[in-house]
Amino acid sequence: MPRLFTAIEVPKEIGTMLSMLRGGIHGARWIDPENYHLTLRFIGDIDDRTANEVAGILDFVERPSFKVTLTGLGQFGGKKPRAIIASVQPTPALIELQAEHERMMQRIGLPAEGRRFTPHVTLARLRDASVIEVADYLSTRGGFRSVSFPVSRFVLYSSRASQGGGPYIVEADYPLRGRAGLEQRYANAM
Ligand code: 2AM
Repeated sequence: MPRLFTAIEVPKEIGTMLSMLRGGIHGARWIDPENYHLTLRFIGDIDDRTANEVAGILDFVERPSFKVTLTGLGQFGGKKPRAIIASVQPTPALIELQAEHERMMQRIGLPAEGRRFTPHVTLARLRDASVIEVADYLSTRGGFRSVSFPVSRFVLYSSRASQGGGPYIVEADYPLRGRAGLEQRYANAM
């Protein structure tokens, strides 16, 4: 049974930049740069027939390309920090693409995703990390400069069944229309 999710890839140059932010928190498992991604719709472990339906229905997405902007660093989990993330600007194009994936997955019979979409790129997963250390980490990386990159496709990734984690494999890719995002390659958003 494959474990699947749809996502936007993080370009190599951006991944290299993000990888400089690794280190400095005990108990952190830093993601390898080649595994950075922006999850759109987590699908989970499904049978091969449903996987084919997922891959097929995504072919019907007809949307323009756009830009993704990373706006800063943050954490998930509050007093029990569980991840260090790069926050992503929730632009209409991104939100609408994600919402379309959600509708499509429900149309083929998958249960609705209960959690609100909070776009992000996970940089580290944390276990028993100190709240103070995480706060220190985030304050010393305050110099993170907002950066944008063009998105001309999304992908269907698989990860190790029932285990998750990388390496992630691109099972299918889906182009977005036009060049909107491409005209401003890696332009700084600020
Ligand atoms: P994360 O980056 O916030 O950890 C592949 O596992 C991707 O799907 C990961 O990026 C992860 O998001 C997300 N993911 C993993 N398990 C999930 C779950 N049970 N529900 C929603 N998203 C999940």
